[in-house]
Amino acid sequence: MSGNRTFTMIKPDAVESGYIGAILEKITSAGFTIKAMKLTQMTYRDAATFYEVHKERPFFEELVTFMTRGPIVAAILEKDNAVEDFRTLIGATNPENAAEGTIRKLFAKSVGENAVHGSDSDENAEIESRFHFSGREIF
Ligand code: IDP
Ligand code: MG
Repeated sequence: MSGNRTFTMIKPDAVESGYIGAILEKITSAGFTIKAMKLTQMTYRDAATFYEVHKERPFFEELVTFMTRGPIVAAILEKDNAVEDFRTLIGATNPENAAEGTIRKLFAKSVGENAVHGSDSDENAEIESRFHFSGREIF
């Protein structure tokens, strides 16, 4: 996988609120191409593994409980400079600090229930993509 891909999840809060279509519209309008996508639900073990880097943080249990409470949309996105440009498109972790027009400013409820995930490096984009998708699901 090249450095022009990133991985995203539309999180349970945004799926519950009916924002899948609106968020995908923001993503594709910003020039990202969808290379893989599915509606799925993470198990406790999936989410604990995915967010293992945060396991010592005080919000870890809250995060895993939140991320497993309903379906998510997982997707691999392609664009030049994908990781950085997608982090700009989604905005700061806490929607109160997110720039106007960003996905989190528009759709997030709180620092925890913040509508979308975006990989923070090319290396993590690849690890996270492989966590959710097998080779034949990726275009
Ligand atoms: P990021 O998603 O912007 O990269 P991270 O610091 O990697 O932010 O945190 C991962 C996720 O953990 C956040 O997207 C959010 O859902 C959750 N989270 C981060 N900080 C807090 C917090 O203080 N309380 C509750 N949940 C949090
Ligand atoms: Mg992160």
